Amino acid sequence: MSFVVGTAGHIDHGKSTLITALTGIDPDRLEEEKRRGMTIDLGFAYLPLPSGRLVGIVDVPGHARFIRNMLAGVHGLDAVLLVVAADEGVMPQTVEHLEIVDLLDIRRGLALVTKVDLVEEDWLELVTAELSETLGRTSLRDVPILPVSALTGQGLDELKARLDALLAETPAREDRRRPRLPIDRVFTISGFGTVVTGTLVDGSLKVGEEVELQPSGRRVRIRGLQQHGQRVEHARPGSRVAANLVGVEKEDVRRGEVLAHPGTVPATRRVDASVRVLSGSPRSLRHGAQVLLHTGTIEVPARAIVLAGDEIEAGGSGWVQLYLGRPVAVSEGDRFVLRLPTPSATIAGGTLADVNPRRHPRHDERVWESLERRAAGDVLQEELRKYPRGITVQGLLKATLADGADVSTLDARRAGQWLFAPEAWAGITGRVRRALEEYHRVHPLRAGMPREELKSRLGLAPPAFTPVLAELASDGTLADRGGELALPSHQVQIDSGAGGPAGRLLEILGGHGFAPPSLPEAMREAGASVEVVRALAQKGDLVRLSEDVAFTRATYDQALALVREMVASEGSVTVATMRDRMGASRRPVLALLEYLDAQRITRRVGDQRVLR
Ligand SMILES: Nc1nc2c(ncn2[C@@H]2O[C@H](COP(=O)(O)OP(=O)(O)OP(=O)(O)O)[C@@H](O)[C@H]2O)c(=O)[nH]1
Ligand SMILES: [Mg+2]
Repeated sequence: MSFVVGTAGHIDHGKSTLITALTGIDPDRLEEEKRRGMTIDLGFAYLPLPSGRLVGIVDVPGHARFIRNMLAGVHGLDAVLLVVAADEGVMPQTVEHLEIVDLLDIRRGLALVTKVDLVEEDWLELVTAELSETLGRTSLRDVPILPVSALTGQGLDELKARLDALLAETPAREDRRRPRLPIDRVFTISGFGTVVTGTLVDGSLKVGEEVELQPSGRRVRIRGLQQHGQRVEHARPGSRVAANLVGVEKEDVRRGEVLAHPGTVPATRRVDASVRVLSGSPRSLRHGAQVLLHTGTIEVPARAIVLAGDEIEAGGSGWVQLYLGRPVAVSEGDRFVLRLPTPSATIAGGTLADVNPRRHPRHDERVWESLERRAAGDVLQEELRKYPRGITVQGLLKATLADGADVSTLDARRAGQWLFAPEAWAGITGRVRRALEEYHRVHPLRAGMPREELKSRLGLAPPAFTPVLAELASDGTLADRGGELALPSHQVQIDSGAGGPAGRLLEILGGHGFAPPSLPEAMREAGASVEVVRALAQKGDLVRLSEDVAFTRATYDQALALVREMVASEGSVTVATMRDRMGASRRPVLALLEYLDAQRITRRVGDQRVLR
């Protein structure tokens, strides 16, 4: 099991010196750091503890100007070593670093009063009391306070023993099989090329595998991995990792990018988050405020959309949507800190709840209720709500990174591979009803709307249409009448009374018994349109036997009765016997028998037809 701990504390309070005394490694590696005697950027070391446990250490700068570097160093920490110099006591960045640790909700650590060689016993007591009080307001309220000195070595053994005991009780980092390495350093090693380092979370990395840098999307391969200066084949979550990459130049990678398996951690420019504003914040978090979002090793400008009210006051909390200045790769559940750029101040922090949200209306409680349920673990159901046109099961699982999750328990309507939230389904049903009502009103003679028309009106993803239609037909929202879609209640309205084209058509056809004029001819004579014919057929007043032969209902019933009678007496009918019996020409008789075959009333056996 691997762990990572980080330092925190005011400038010059002895953080780096303490790390050197503990590990023999000087975390201040930059020439400028040596010259100025201060830490500027993150430094790294590792410490073997008495139990054999190896701990990665991230040393941060205390100077207020380098707070952004400090912020890149505190992600993924198992514990914090808060360092306070005995001669100075609690100072501004002691407080600010503690606030950041608190906003990130890091609860484990040790508070170290260092440089004890410089002070008297009673002064040390005062400083300890002050520190204890300061810690009491933060997530580190329960950590022990130890006096130490890097100079004399006082307390260092106890420090290691305490840290060892602390980590023995620290659970291993969760392996979500979705490794993310938020990059905090990029450099080159001659002969090897580009190396990136970071604290690995959420999964393991392997030598040889293909990975992706986000947000650039660049694909690279891991040539080698190192942990604490040792080559390894596997790096586990919760450890400091250096990855040697093939396929990218040093110049093309920077802090804030994330190394992940391809396609698993997409970049986003919008996130929803729950936010808590520090009670000591100099300002409230106003709607529309320009802030800096720090999460993982990312620092990105953002605009805060306060979803309820116009601001979140100091000490208060609420939901915000953040519009980011550029795409970044983050995950739901990630902790973050918000700072104001000028004058620079840490004001708030929280947890990301949705990294691919829609734009929200403000002051709409449904929005934060949904976010609350999502944050409470109802991710699939709340994600589904974002798709008014439905989403495939696979798409939903991908969007929520919930590979094998069970979708059968969701409150959802399923149509084939498609899932719809109840509101989405109600929306679709409503649109279908309105479209069909309108269509029936405009086209009362038509059986229904052509499929393709409804398809384009509904605007669903094309593959969703057929399963949705089947579902709508099975729940009785619509009826599929031979490819035309209608409300189940729809009846073709045709007035077949005398005088109108429909009436005339029936009159002309009916007037000639079994030998009517051809249908096109009769239509011309009656002035009846194709629609009228279709409507009459639909209503049942007319039976279309073929393209050009139609009988009135009465004629058809008579003809059918004749067929039944003939079969009953003769055993079968043929075109010839029926022609004689009906006293008609061959054309309508053939059309009639073929129609009866098609209707599965008769069956053809050679020249003969028998009843089925
Ligand atoms: N007497 C004494 N001096 C110390 C001790 N620890 C550190 N110092 C001195 O304090 C000064 C600052 O130490 P650093 O370790 O650079 O302090 P830091 O907290 O890392 O400072 P930044 O990284 O710039 O925030 C150096 O001159 C150290 O020699 C100690 O235990 N006793
Ligand atoms: Mg330092």
